[in-house]
This record gives sequence, C-alpha cells and structure tokens, in this order.
Amino acid sequence: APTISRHDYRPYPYRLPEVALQFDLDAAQTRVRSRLVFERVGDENQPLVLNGQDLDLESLALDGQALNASQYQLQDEMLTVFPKTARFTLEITSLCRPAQNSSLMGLYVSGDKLFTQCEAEGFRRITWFPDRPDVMSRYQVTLRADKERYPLLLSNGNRLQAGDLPDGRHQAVWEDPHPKPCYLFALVAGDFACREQTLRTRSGRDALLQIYSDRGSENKTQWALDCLVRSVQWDEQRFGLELDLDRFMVVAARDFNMGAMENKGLNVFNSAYVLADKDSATDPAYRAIEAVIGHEYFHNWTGNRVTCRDWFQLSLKEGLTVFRDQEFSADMLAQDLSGAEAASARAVKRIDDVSTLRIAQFPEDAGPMAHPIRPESYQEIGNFYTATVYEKGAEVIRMQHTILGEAGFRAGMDEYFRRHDGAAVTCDDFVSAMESVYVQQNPGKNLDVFRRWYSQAGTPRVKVELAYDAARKTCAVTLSQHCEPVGIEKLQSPALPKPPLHIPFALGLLDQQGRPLAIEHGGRALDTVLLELVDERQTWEFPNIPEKPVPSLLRDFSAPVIVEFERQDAELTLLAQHDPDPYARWEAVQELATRQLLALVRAFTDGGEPVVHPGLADTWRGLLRDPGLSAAYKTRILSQPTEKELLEKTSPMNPAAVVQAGRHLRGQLGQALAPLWLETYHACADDAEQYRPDPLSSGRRSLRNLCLHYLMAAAHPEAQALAAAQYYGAGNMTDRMGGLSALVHFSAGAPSQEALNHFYEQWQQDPLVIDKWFALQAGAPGTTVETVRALMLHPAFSLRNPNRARSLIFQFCMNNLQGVHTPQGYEFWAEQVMALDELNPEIAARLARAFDNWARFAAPNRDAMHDALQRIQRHPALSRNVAEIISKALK
Ligand code: HT7
Ligand code: ZN
Repeated sequence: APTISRHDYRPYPYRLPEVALQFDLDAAQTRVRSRLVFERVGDENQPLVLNGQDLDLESLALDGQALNASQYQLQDEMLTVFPKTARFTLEITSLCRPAQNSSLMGLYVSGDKLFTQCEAEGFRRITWFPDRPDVMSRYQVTLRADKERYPLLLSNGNRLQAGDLPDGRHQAVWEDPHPKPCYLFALVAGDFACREQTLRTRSGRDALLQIYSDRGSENKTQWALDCLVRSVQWDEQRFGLELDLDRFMVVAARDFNMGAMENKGLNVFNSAYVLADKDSATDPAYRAIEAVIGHEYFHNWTGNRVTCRDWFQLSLKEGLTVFRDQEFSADMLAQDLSGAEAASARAVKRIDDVSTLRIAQFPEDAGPMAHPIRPESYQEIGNFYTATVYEKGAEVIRMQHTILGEAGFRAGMDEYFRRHDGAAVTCDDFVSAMESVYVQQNPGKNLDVFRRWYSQAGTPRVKVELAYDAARKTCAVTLSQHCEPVGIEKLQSPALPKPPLHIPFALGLLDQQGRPLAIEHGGRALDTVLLELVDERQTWEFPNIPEKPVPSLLRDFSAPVIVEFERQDAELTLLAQHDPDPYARWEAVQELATRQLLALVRAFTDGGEPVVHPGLADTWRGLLRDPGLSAAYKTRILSQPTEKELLEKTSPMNPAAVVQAGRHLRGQLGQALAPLWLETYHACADDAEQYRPDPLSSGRRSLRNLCLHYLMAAAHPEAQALAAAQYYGAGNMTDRMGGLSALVHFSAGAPSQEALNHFYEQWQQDPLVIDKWFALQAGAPGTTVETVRALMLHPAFSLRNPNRARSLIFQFCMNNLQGVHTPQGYEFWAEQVMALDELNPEIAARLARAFDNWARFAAPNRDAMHDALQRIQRHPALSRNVAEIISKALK
C-alpha cells in the first residue's frame, strides 16, 4: 500500500459549498443521488478527483450532460472528471450495499437499523466524493425508506420536511446550516425509542436534546441525557462555548467500531456508552458514559466548528477534546467539594488518566508503531486513532494549560476560535493561538521548543539531581532530558539527534518529617514550583531551605515523561505518608509496590526466595486507616500496578513471573492486613437499594470490592461466603460484578461456575451485560485457549459484533498474560486476526497490535510470536490496515 506523507498535503483545487444528497434506503442496496456544485479555486484544467469504495456507478452528469465512460476515469477507487468551467454541477447516482458491509464503515446495518460511520474515510463507501476534511459544505439530505421498517429517518441539522410517499415509503428532508467536512455526515434509519429534554442555552435559546435507543432500552437513557445536559452547561461555564444547534441527537448503536462519533448534531454512539441502569451498569460504566457523552459533545466546537485540515492533524481535535473531557470528568467528581477534598477528587481522575497513558501509550511510544502525536506518514489512517494521538495528545494540550495557567489557556482558546471558527486548520495553528498569549506573559520568549512535542515520538526521560548545601541553606535541582530513538528512528543510521523539548516540571519539597517547605521562586514563596525545562540540562537553585529536603517530583504528572531519580525506599515511604500532592503520593506508593514486585519477579525467575518487605504492608495499613483519604483515592493507592505495567519493566519480558509476582504480593498483602480489609469491607457497605452513581458511594463500592479481592487472595476463611453473599444478594451491578469477579478469579470450580451460570440465566437478554460475562471469563486466571474456543461456540458469541469480539478475544489476547503467552495462544491470536480481517479490518488491526512488543521477550516466546506474525503476513488477502501493523511489527 502507498505511504501517505504529511508533507505531501496539497489544498483541494475546488470548493464545494453546496451538497444535496438523496438516499433511497434499503439494507440490500441503497441508491444515492448527489448533486454537487463545485467552484474552482486555482488554475484552469485541474482534474477533479473523487473517492469511492465498493460502489457501483449508475450515472454521472456534468452540468446536466450525461458523461460516458470515455469522459471520465474510474480506477483505484478514484473517479476523475475533467471540468472546463470555473463553476459546475456534478450529478452522480451510485449504489452501495449496507447489508454486505461488515466493516461498519460507511452505511451499514446493525440489527434492523441503518447507521453511518464516516470518519475517517467512510464517506467514500456511501458515494463518490472529495473524502477529505478540508472540503467543507452545507448539506441538504433527503432520506427515503420503507415506513414500517424505518419509521425514523435522521440526519444532521434540522428536519425541514417529512411526509409519506407511495408504496408504503416515506421521506424526511434535513438541512444542516453549518458547513462541514463529509466525515461529520451521518444518517440513521430504523425504529427507536427517544428520551428528550429541552435546555435553555446561555443566550436564551431553547435546544432539544434527544437520546435514541432500541425500543425496550429507553429506561436506560436517563443518565446519558443528564450527562449531555451537564456537558452543555460545563462547556458554557468553563470555555464560554454555547450549543449552536436547535437539536442535538445521540443515537445508540449495538454494532460500532469505537466509542462514539461526533457527527454534527447527530452523534452515533456505541450503546455501551449510552445505556445504563443500576441493575446492568457498573460505576465505571456510568463514569465512562459521562466521559464519552462529554467528549463527543465537546467536539461540537473542538473538531466540528474548527476541524482538521488533513488527517495528520487528528490530534488537533482529539488531543484537545480528550483534555476537555478529562477536565469535565474531574470537575464532575469535585462538584460540591472545595480545598483539599476537591483536589483529591480531581486527583482520582488524574491517576486513572495517567494509568491509561502508561498502560497504553508508553508502550506504543517505545514499540514499532511509535509516532509523534502528529504522525509524519501512514498507510491507513484508521491505524492512527491511537493512544498517542488521543492520550499523549491530551497531555500535550494539558502542558500548554499548565504553562499558561487556567486564565491564559482560556484566552488562548478564545483566540483560537476567533482566528479559525469555520475553518479546517493545523496543530500548528492551535499552538500559535496559545503562543499569542504566552508571548504576552513571557516577553521575548516563544513556543518554538514546545512545538517539538508535535513532531517527536518517544517518551522523554527526565533525570533529577539534587544538591543540598547545608552551609548556604540552598538546594540546587538539576533536570536533564533525554529521548531514545524509537520505532523507525532506530533503523536510521546514524541516529537523528532528538533536540530537547519544553517540559513543565512541577516540584515540591518536604522536610524530613514530611512537612511542606516553602520554595522561593520568581519572587514568590510556593509549595509547588513549575520549572520550565527547555534545554538538555538546567539547574535551579532555591535559597532558605533549612534542611536537606525530600523532593516530590512531577506533581500532578505535569508532563508525559519518565522521571529518573535515585532514592531509598524510606523517602518513598515518607512521601507515601505525607506528600500533600495526591498524585505524587499515589506515585510514591506505586513505586514502592513496583520495586517489591520486580524483586519478586527476579525471585520467581531465578528460583530465589520470594520475600515481601514488611514495610510495604505497614505503609498500606497506614493508608487504609487514614481517615483523611477518600474511599475512591484509597482504592487507587492500594491497587497494585497492573501486570501489563510490570511486564513492560521486565527485561526480557517474563509474563509467567510477572503473573506469579502479582499473585504472591496480593496474597501476602491480603494476609498481612486481613482484619483491616474485613473491617473496611463491612464499613463500606451501603444500602444497595439506594444506588446512585455519585463519586462518594461509588468510591465506597470500589474500595469494598478491593477489600474482597485481597481477602479472596489471602484465602481468608470468610472470603468465599462474603463473595457469594455479595454476588447473590447484590442490589446493583457494581456489587454483583465485584462478587462474581472475586469468585471467578479466586475460587476455581463449582462456586465460580454456578455463579457464572446463574449470571447468564439472569442477564442473557442484555448484550452489554453478557459482554461483561464473556470478558470476566476471558480474563480469568485458569482460562486457556481451549476455554476461549469453547466460549466462541456459545450461541451468544459473534465475531461480527465488535463489543462481543472485544469482550472475549481481545480481553484474552491482550489482558490474560498467563493464558495467551503460550504457543497455542499466539496461534489462536493469529487465527483471530485473520478471521476478523475478512469481516472488519479496523477491528482486526487493533487486535493485530497485541504483540507489538514481541522482540522484547525471551527466546521461546519471542520465536513463537514471530512465527505467528509471519503467518499473518503470508495471508494472501490482508487488508491495508492489518498489513501496515504487521509489516511495522516485523521491521
Ligand atoms: N472521532 C471519532 C473517531 C471514530 C472512528 C475512527 C475510525 C473508525 C471508527 C470510528 N468511530 C469513531 C471518535 C472520537 O474520538 O470521538
Ligand atoms: Zn474524539
């Protein structure tokens, strides 16, 4: 497949201000008539190139004159015509086949309904069109369909007209007043239930908010609607951004490749991010709905009003919108709180986001798919909806927020919209808007060094050196940065130099008793200073430091870097007890646990004695008892680093020892703190019938479930009965899953199987709950390839439904380290990648990334993974998506 490079961008030679589309919808064959009015931008005689995929061209007319095959070119999924005038109208009739479209891109069937997914390049599966984000048009869309089968016909914008047609058909005409690129086009047809609410926006307009779902699911859409209301209000308050539509619709789809899609005024959602009630959704699912509803809503400004010039700029909208949804979620957690309580509530969200970054993005940034947040090239853009573009992209936005401060960032956002509203722009345009504020704050400086975050891949390492001068009472802090070559950079010889980045590094100092020390910096005395590292190495000296301090580093995770600082466990223990920055405190505890786990990994690898340091249990006991910490925060700080995080830190990677170490430590901590786990378990019990997904009670439920896991891991004599009682007596899905997961993870045999059977009997009608049932089994300790193959034969399993494939196949291949890291596991994975690729290349390519890190394993595993990768590569009909992933993994 050809490689597309960022530098090859050329503006489209035509404008397309008006688009009229008419759909004769039918699952087997849909006819699309388009009327496109083009205006030439530059020189004469420029060919007009349109994209199209899996379409039949029925007719083509230029200014009313039918064109015959000699008057246009049709090859390589491109239709080229040769207009002679500066303004002309093209009329195209084409056919597509939704029922045969298992890729879920373009127009497709889900159940008995029709949906579209156009980002990134799905519109070309609907009709011939300039399928690129910098061509923005006003759309009028006529939808026609059988009225009984498709009683509801939705598209972007406002419904102008609706009425019956002959032969039991009907039509609806929609008009979107906002110019948009085709990737934001959507249509939905089918029979839906609707929950709606009118909301007055801050300028006094009434907007209709609607959530559409399958009939029978309407009792599960109240939370999503509430989240949408809060999103609209939050964007007004925090960013001054108002809803610009009379009608904002969210539609739940059972079959969906990603989380959701921000089509203008007609968001299409994976039903997992819409449907929730206490009996079927867990607390994290409620929070995920809030985040995704917020994310898609916030795209209305960051993505839709201002969009991307080309797909290399994807992080322009995704990084910024993830940052916005993270802030929204944090603000929702901290609602009604103030001071340290609010900070700790926000820190829970920050910890979750940093964990996601470390688990998903850091390995990506060190592996064969490493790329800057603004990639330089791709073969298939679908492969670049990555943790780097999204999560690291959000960190890059967050650093600008940190550097400019809340008010400065807001001023930069205002300037961004002032400059670019209604346009398709670049990441650089965003930084320039922020820079206009930065230069006011810092005369003579600019963001040139900061811009390198957009072009440089890899996770930088920041080394910290601290020199205390007791005589002068000064403390000198030296930061130096370094970023290893990654991905294709490693193949370049000599290695290209990687210049330094602009790294905001938040630092605090504690005395030897753990009390905060005031740091004099920039004429002020501060608890936390923000050091702006822009050179390879810089030193700051702080006066009036009375004793050798204990540094609290990278507070609030102020930059996406790895910190290197040598210190004893005793210092980490002090920070674990006293650091007033809740993020850095959590980090100290993680570091202590990681050190312990790595020692256990070494012991299990070399046959040594697996010793658990008693100091760790003491630290955890203190934290568990600390009345000043919220339950949600305790759950985070007392959770061990995940197996995947730990695996990344072993060399060569040793999954078996990592799993053993995790289990051993869990058991030891379970035993050492057993009475306290039990006491806390009971203290966290709520009236289950009074369920609300609020931060306080969900924090208690999460801590209670954590206690249960430790008690089970310790084989505490009461644990099994507690788990069973919690499972069978649960009044909400969070408690129920907590009980079931404890049984499935820790008590093999009858109790676990009985509970699983009971669960299936109870919930078989609810696909999202059955996804949890599959996922739990796929991730369970005893699960092998044989178990998964047997589950694939279950009547409820289907590879065609992405949520189901993710719940079983992905969960096993990507998260069950013990089960998958066997020759049979790798073979199974290869088989599933190839099977999925025939159905849905986007999903197959995500699974294909499971063993990106194969070269870092020891010999037998590494060779077996390599064989499996080669087997996929030899497959004769690989999609462009999977081919790109596999070829990069094997380079
Ligand atoms: N902007 C949306 C991207 C998306 C997507 C991309 C490729 C294939 C399917 C897809 N569905 C949605 C999601 C978002 O970031 O909001
Ligand atoms: Zn997004």
